[in-house]
Amino acid sequence: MGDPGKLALFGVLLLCAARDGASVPQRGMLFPRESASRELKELSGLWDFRADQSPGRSLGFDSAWYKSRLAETGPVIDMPVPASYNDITQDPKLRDFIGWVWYDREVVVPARWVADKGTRVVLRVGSAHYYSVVWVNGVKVMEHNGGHLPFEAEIGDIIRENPQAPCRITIAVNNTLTLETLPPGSIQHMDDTSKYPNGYFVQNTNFDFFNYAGIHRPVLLYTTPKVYVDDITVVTDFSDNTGLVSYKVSVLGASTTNVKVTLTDKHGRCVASSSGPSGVLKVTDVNLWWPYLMHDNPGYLYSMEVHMTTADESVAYEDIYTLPVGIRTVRVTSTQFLINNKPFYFHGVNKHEDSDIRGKGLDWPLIVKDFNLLKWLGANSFRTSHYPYAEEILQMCDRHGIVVIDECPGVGIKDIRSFGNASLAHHLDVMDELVNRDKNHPSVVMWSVANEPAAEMPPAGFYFKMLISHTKALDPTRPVTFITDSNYARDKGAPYVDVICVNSYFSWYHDPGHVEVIPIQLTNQFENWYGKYQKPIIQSEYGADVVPGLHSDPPMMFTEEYQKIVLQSYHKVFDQKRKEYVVGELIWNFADFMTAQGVTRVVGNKKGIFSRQRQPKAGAFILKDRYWRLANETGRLPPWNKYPCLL
Ligand code: GCB
Repeated sequence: MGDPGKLALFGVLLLCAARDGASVPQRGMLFPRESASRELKELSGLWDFRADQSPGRSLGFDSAWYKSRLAETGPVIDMPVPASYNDITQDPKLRDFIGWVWYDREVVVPARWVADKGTRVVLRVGSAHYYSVVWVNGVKVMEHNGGHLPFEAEIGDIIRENPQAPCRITIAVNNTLTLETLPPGSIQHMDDTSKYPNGYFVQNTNFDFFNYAGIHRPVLLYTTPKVYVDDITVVTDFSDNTGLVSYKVSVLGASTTNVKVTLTDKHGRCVASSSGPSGVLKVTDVNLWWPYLMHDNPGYLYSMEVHMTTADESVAYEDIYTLPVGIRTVRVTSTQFLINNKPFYFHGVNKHEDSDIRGKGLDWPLIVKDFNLLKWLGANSFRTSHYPYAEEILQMCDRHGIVVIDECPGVGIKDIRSFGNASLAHHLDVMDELVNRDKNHPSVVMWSVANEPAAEMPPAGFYFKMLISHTKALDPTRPVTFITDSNYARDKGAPYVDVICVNSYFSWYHDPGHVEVIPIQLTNQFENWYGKYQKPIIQSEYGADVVPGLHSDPPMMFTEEYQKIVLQSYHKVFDQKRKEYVVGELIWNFADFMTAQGVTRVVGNKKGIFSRQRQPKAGAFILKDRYWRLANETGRLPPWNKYPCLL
């Protein structure tokens, strides 16, 4: 492990050392899509990789590893991108590594992209955990603070400096968490040399998942014309059977442009069009976007093509971007959550981006398997506990009608020092980035600004007031929540949220083994919260660990039977309270997931209703029966058979 004194300097080192290149401010962050005016080049695959094992983790910066190929400055190993690096090798030092790791690869850039100065070439990283610095051919092009959201920079000028040379991309990523990161963490130095080796330190966190690190989402190059569509915002509504799509297009690179917007339906028929950078499209006989199991035709998406043209001196530019658009509304009353003015009941799950070997790396087979499991289960929703998920996952939600509570990485905020100005400023930035990225997804119906913060601490009131009002100002169309577990009477954030989301683990962390306490404690929980705030409530977490295959009757903790009886006891209370003001139930958790090692975790958290390998435990069948029954009562069963994934 490294020199503790130097380790604390990681952030400082970074900010001072890396000012030589262009730091690009975040503007629009449209998901990269091909069109007649835009091309893409995926850089997924094997990259060269080295962890900086030097005591202060600063050798890479001191020796300017970004100035040449990594393979020229030391040994490298193959590292798949996207993937967490932790579980790729047999080396425990890499699994538990804290500090800078370095990736690089050379890319062949299409000659036309280089030759045409009217083309912007953009390098985009879907996400890298946690702090990243990126160089192209040794020139720093960007840095990014935060582990779950995309960042990008234009690199055309750099590659055009030496068109013959291969384009070398170097990315350094640091997983060190501080009191001001999201999630927060801290480095603890163990100075007692009778117990620990010299210079020993550990990273402490207050959240219950493994701090996987590396380049987690795809890296790619894409092009746009020099004058281009930078951002699009849509807000949808309807009146009788007319859909309304208010849009705003922002174009960069020229002051005067022509913008034409066309909306087509699933059959490619134009249903509305408009011109100008903002306007309202009216869709007669609208097909609304409905959640899965609420309508025969869930997840209906129109395509909105934005066509921009301009004339810049002698050169004309043209850009085309097509955005999927679902037309729906979201509203909250004191007892209901309404989608398209109809009561919506969340019967869903909490997830993690987590699986064997790739850790938190984006993995298509896993994503598709998980959606098939959600549909099998009859789940209509999930919460992106405890950080923003990949955009590719939200696109699946849009298409399949799976409703999303979109959570920022504000998890484990337990130390009073994490409520200071620097933390708040970063938290506001992260909400800006998150809302900017996800604002156009019809599946996203609510923002969650944090999970189980120490909301009873004195600064929490101001902190959450600011955070929630900022989020509402960013997006007045969606409700905002934060997830609470604390005593309702002392919670300083609840007055500001639109929906109360409560996590509780009766008969697990409280009164372990005593399932008989669940009815009384859960009923009181709901009555206390509702009595105080008169806002709809979602049971945002509940559950019990199960080591798959462990059985006992009468039930004992950690067995399949115990999970079953916990779930059934909760469900009885949900069934009473959903007639009043409870608007949803999300099981903790969809699947088992990896955590830090500790005496309460048996190779990870085992509260999944599926194992980490996605095999069902007994609890999965309990939920499947319940969710299909709820769908039958509150929604619309699809006309097809009980295995929708086969159709
Ligand atoms: C919680 C947390 C979640 C944990 C879960 C548990 O309240 O929100 O991150 O994993 O409890 O299993 O302890």
